[in-house]
Amino acid sequence: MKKTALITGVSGQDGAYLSKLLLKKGYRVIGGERRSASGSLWRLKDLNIENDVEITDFELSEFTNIYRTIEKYRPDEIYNLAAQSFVGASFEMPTMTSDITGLGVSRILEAIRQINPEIKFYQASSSEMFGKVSETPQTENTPFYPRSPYGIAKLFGHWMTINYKEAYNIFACSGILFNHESPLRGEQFVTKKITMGLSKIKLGLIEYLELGNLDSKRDWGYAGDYVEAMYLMLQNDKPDNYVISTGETFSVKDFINTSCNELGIDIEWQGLGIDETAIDKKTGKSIIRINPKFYRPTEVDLLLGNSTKAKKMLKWKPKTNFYELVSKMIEYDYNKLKNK
Ligand code: G4F
Repeated sequence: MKKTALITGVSGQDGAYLSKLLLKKGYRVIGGERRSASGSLWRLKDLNIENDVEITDFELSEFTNIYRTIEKYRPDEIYNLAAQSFVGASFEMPTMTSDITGLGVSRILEAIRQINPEIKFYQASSSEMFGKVSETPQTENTPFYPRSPYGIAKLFGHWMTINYKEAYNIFACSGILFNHESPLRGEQFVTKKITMGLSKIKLGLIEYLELGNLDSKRDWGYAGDYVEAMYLMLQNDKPDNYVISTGETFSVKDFINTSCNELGIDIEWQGLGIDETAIDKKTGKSIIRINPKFYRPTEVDLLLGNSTKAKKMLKWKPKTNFYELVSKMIEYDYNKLKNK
C-alpha cells in the first residue's frame, strides 16, 4: 500500500528535496506549510513537483492544528523540517525561536503519542547543538554546548525526541545534520549570499558584498544528499540518532575563494578584522567588505562531523564534495541572473 509522509516545512530547501525523493519512492506526500509562508512554493516548482505535493496549513505553535492535521492524514512517517532556522535571527527572536523550533517538536510528538504511536518521526536536529565544540570531529557522543537561542531550541527538540522514543516506544529519530546547502538555499544563509552576491558582481549588477565573520569553519554538504539520510533513518530496524556530515571543513573565506575561482574573478585579500577586504585584481575594486552587523553575539567557530555511524548503520555517505557543491550553486545563480 502507498505510504503517506507528512513533511513540515515543505517550502524550505530540505522540504523540497525530501518531497522529490519520497514522491519518487511512491509516497503520498503531504506538505505542511505555515500560512504566513504562503506563496513561497518556488522550490517545489523549481523541482517540478508543485502539483504532486498536497499542501496543508501547518503551524508549529498551534497544538490543535498539528493534532487535526495528523488525525486527518494519518501519515506513516512525519519529517519535522519546520523551524525558525536562521541562527542570526534567533538572537533577535529568542522566545519565538524557542516556541517554534523547540516546543513545536514536543507538540508533534505529543500528537503522535495520542493519535497513533506507530507513526515514525524524524526530527531535524542540527550541528549547531555542538556549538563551542569540546572535541573535533563531532560524533553522536560529543557533548553539546549550544551558542545561540536556535541551538538551544534544537537541543530541546533533540532530547524530547529521545525521551518520546524511550518513554513511549515511538520510532523517533534525530538527524544531527551539519550545514547543508544547494541552489535552493535561502538567501539569508552565508553560502547563498556569497554565490548570489558574487554572481551579481560578475554581471555588474552590484559593486560589493557585505559579510560578517569570514573565519568560521563549517562542514558543508549538499542538501540533496542529506535528505536521503533522513529517509534511511526511518527505514532502519531501530530508531536512533545520527551525525550527517561530509568529514571536511572549510572557512567562509574558502567558500568565497572557491566561488570567485568558479566565476573567474581573481581576488587578493587585504587588511585585517573589520578592515579586511577582497580586491578584484582586474578592476582594483573592493568587492567583499566586512559589516559588523553580521557578527553574532556568540559564534560557533568550527564544525566538523564524523558520520561513521551513518555509513555503517544506514549505508549512507555523501556524494557531493565541497567544490562540486560550490560549482552547482554558482552555476545556478549565475545562469538564473544572466537569463533574467
Ligand atoms: O550560513 P549561516 O547563517 O549558517 P549557520 O549559522 O552555520 O547555520 C546553518 O547550519 C546549521 C547546521 O549547523 C543549521 F542548523 C542552521 O539552520 C543553518 O542552516 O552561517 C555560517 C557562518 C556563521 O559562522 C556566520 O557567522 O557564516 C558566518 N557569516 C559570515 N558572514 C555569515 C555572514 N552568515 C550569514 N548568514 N550572513 C553573513 O553575512
